[in-house]
Amino acid sequence: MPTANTNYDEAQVPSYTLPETLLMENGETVADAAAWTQTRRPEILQLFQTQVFGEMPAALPDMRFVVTEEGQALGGRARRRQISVYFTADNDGPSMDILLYLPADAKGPLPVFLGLNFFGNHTVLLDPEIHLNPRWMRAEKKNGIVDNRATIDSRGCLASRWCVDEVLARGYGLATVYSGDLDPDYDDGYQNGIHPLFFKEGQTRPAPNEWGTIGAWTWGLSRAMDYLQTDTEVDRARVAVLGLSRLGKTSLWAGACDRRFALVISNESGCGGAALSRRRYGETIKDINETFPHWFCDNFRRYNDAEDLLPVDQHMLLALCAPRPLYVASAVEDRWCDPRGEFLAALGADPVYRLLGTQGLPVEVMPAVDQPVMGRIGYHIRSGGHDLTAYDWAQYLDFADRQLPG
Ligand code: GTR
Repeated sequence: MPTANTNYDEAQVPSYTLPETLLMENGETVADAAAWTQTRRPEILQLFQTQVFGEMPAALPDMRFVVTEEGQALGGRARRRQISVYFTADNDGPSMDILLYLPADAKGPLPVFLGLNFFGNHTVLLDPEIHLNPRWMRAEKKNGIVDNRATIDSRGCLASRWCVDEVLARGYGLATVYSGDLDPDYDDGYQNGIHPLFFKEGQTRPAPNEWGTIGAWTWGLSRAMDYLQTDTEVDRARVAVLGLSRLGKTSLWAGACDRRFALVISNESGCGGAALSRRRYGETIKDINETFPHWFCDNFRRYNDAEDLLPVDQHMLLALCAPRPLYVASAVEDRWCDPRGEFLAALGADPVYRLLGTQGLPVEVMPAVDQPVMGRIGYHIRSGGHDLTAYDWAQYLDFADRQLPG
């Protein structure tokens, strides 16, 4: 939420110098793809792991996938599959549920968009067969949440953000998981999500360089990917990851950490996502760490009001996705997310994309509203406010058609 200190005036953006993406810690310039892949990329990834999002553990050995339901939806146009992912040998232990829709008439392994949702899988489409998520939800009456639990009124309440029919009509599948299955979105000292599964003897919260809630959500995206790799109807080489806002920060971190994601989409991810922190426009590091102390690793608090000390900035997070296709989307009224900062981060990732032999971002100047640009990096700023809309999806589908051909 904006405060009296929030800057929305471009003239008040301080001058800053971005850390150099292509300068290695030994002072040498990255001259070729090998130096990027073997040296610079691991250096940057490690900085994000220890200073921003925290280090994440690997998958657990006893993880199991159980298909719990299959059927048809959308008057026969869609096939639905629901999968429980148990993280341990205990069926009553931590788990998450994947909802997967595939176009009914398409043949062969299909490309899939995967994204976390805010209020349960049952919110993405008015389909009575989707299991109603029984877990804790943020209290939002308009989304049918009563006493922090979903009610039947929350079925389909966020369907406008998922465009299931359009996605399937274009020949893609859609997979989603409730973020709160991994970690409910409030600061409880990391007791009720998956973190305790990984605590060492005597440990009660993650160390300052270990994952927070965004890390837990990201871990869940990789576990969903583990499942998708086993589904013979899914093209494992064509899974795109996307997310809105806090879940867009998450999709970027997932794309950076897990190179199985073939295409990465940030929909208005803002501070800690695609927006450059050094601009201090809209939400700042201090704002985000104070309002959401559980999202990032504790080390990230070092940079409250001290952005220039950060050894990275968010253009480097985007560069970690290179050379895979990357789409960054902003909305003109969403100043809190700093649209210009999101564009400049995409531009800042461009030299890495070019070094790796791709077109990168095809423009140097921020495009006009509702004028998408698409190279290996895509970008648009659309009219309207903070949301994931049919317009956004139309661009992602066009971009995926071009960048993830079958
Ligand atoms: C805001 C937060 C943003 C963004 C947003 C959302 O309150 O300050 O960083 O994540 O929530 O997730 O919708």
